Amino acid sequence: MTSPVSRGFHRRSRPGDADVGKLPPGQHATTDFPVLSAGPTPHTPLQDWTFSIRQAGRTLKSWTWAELMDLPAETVTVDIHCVTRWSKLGTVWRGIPVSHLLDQVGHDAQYVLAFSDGGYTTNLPVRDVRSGQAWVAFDYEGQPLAPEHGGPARLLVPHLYFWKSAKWVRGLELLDQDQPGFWENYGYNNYGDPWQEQRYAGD
Ligand SMILES: Nc1nc2c(c(=O)[nH]1)N[C@H]1C(S)=C(S)[C@@H](COP(=O)(O)O)O[C@H]1N2
Ligand SMILES: [Mo]
Repeated sequence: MTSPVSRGFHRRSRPGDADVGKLPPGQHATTDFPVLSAGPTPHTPLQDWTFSIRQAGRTLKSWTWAELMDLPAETVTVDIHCVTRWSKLGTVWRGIPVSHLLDQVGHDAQYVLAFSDGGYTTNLPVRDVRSGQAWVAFDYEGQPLAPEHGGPARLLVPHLYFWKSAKWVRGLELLDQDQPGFWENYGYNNYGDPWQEQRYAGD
């Protein structure tokens, strides 16, 4: 796969003029890719892996890895913003739009709770994952996503702080009422818009 951005873009060590306006308040640009995990890296064999959409304890639809790979994927170049204040500009991912998955399930839920191997969860309004700004991503910079960064697949929701991009994601629970996830329960903001600096509860 050919990257739409030049190597020089990735290797640049300090933000140039092109980055002005791309950094949310309180963020700085980094060229490395820090690993932030609240627990050990799970290693689920692909033959056991599924992505499920659930509601009220029922699985509405589930895809095997092979089935997911048969769906239409998109390649996207996005900026990501960690609440610990690093941002990484122009990252290239390949993934399945979450809207495509939700389209295959009839529902009227307003919220989702993403769940992952290892027990991590994070909550999002349905409109944010339907908006063409959320993917189940399995490639990063043209390579299969590394396990420490969430491989085989992670949620990618770059318009919100990066804790919303659940690594090792295994599915979405559809909810009528919002329910805080892992970091949201520890005092992080329920929504997490980096442009509004919604880092902590009350921001
Ligand atoms: N399953 C899981 N997903 C997770 C986390 C985690 O601890 N477990 N950490 C979150 C946080 S706080 C951040 S900043 C990003 C870090 O992703 P990275 O390790 O690929 O940089 O993953 C998010 N997704
Ligand atoms: Mo984070």
